[in-house]
Amino acid sequence: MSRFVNVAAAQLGPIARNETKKQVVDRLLAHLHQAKAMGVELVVFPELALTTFFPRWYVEDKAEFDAFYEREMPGPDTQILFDTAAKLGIGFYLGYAELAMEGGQLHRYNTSILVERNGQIVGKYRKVHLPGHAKDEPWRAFQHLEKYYFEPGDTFDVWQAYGGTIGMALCNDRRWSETYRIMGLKGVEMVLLGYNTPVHNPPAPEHDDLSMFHNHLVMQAGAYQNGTWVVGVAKAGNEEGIEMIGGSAIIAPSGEIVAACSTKGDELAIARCDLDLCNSYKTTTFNFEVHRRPEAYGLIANQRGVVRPW
Ligand code: CDT
Repeated sequence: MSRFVNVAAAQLGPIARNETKKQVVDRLLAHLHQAKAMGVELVVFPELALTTFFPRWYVEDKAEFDAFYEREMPGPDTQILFDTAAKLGIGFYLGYAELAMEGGQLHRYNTSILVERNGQIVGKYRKVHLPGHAKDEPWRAFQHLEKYYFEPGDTFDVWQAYGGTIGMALCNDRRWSETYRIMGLKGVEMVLLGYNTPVHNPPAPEHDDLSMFHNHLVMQAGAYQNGTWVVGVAKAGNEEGIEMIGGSAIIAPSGEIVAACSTKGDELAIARCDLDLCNSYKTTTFNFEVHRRPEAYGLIANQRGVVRPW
């Protein structure tokens, strides 16, 4: 059997701090049109795809950065994405900063949505693993204040869409095996994942030369170990003086990269993904029902840090 979904990893080059949302949305629309011309059904955009990666700067009053967030989705700047998707019959995954009014309080999340080919939102995900730090750390060459600007989401989920079982994650989530396994246990067949990854990580400069290796290592392992497609999409290039990795890739359930971007700019990498390729892994080596031993894994869900048993 074959269940094909034509997918595009819609990498973005840098977004300048003063770029308007309209300018950015025009770049996303160009991706949608080009992808449609190449027979694509699902376009995967990066994390925080509507703005520059603002957590690199500290402001004492978070409200100063409210313009980087979306209060509604679709909203005035983004409605055209949904209208175009519906008109073209092409869907998308989009990462953005979300400002939500819940229980009379404002909450900030690093969010992604999955939109079907009819322009309807079928799923929303709020980033669980927020990297970086919660306070200004002026010793750094630049900040990574996701723990300051966002609250964490509380779960990983999957949705019935595109004729299969589709999951979402965001950037740092891709480094954690739990991300893929939770969705794997829900039968995921394709994980969509946008990222913004600076080449330089101030607390660990010794990792800088390995940033692309680590990017692919974790996504390829997550795909293979859960018998799922993984689509990882960068916002890349030199953004406001900070170099960000590219390396957007579509990864098969075998763990092999089957399509990849080769620039650090706006670029599409396209693959015809057969969701039924997952079966060969899900029913043999990674047949969870037959081979997993959850009785041996209790610590994973119950303990956060290392506790040595002596
Ligand atoms: N956006 C995001 O999650 N970036 C992180 C940077 C980690 S270094 C603080 C990542 O894991 O790629």
